[in-house]
Amino acid sequence: MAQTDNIYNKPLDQIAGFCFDEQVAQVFPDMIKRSVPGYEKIINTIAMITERKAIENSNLYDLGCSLGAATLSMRSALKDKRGCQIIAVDNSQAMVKRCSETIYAYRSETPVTVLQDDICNINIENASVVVLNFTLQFLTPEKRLTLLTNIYNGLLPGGVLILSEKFIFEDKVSHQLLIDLHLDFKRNNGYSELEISQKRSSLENVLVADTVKQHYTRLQQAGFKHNNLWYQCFNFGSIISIKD
Ligand code: GEK
Repeated sequence: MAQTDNIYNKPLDQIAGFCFDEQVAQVFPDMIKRSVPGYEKIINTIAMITERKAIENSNLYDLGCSLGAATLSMRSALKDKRGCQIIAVDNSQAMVKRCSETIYAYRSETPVTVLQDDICNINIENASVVVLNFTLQFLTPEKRLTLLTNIYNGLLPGGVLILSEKFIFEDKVSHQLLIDLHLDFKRNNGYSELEISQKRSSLENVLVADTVKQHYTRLQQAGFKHNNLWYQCFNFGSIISIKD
């Protein structure tokens, strides 16, 4: 059973930069569900996109897989596709350990390899579906274009990238409203003001969000000509990019 996230519920003398350690891995399913609006919708839709876009005898990648929710979603949609395999990657030891336990606990026709590595070191090849579900935002901005270019080059024609992110907005008024609505979402899910503010401090400079326009520009620079937001709730959303 998922443990409740109470990491920030006591005042901390010093707030360290957020990291995906054992403490976070333990409560991660609860944390992400209560913090990211639309998370479950996106995970479920990854299966729908996989069903439509996975190509037989190709690779599917879950980059920054955490506990493997997107991997499991893709795997559930690959039953009728022959010769596919999933490569799930995360650089957090705690996440990879727990992810492997979950993935390998269930038998499946689709082979899954869980790797502990930096996603920037992974060679993407023969890919039909690549998922970056709330991971790109944790890379230093200088590394983002190189990663997207690697993904573009490794995708087969017709292959897709699903890129989910937290966004910022150029328009200051709507930006503020969407941020306030996100904070209400967290309050409604039981987070206190102390938890919200300590978590916000810990994420500062660790999670660096871009505007949707910045994402589109970078995706185009990487080679993707067909980019569209398929989902948005407040300041969180998901873009689908398709290779010609
Ligand atoms: C989900 N996709 O449940 N290399 C590998 N992993 C990384 C790197 C990196 N350079 N940087 C961060 N990570 C998941 C949720 S969480 C999003 C993704 C969140 C990993 C990090 O260890 C963490 O597990 C994940 O990216 C981000 O669909 O917590 O907001």
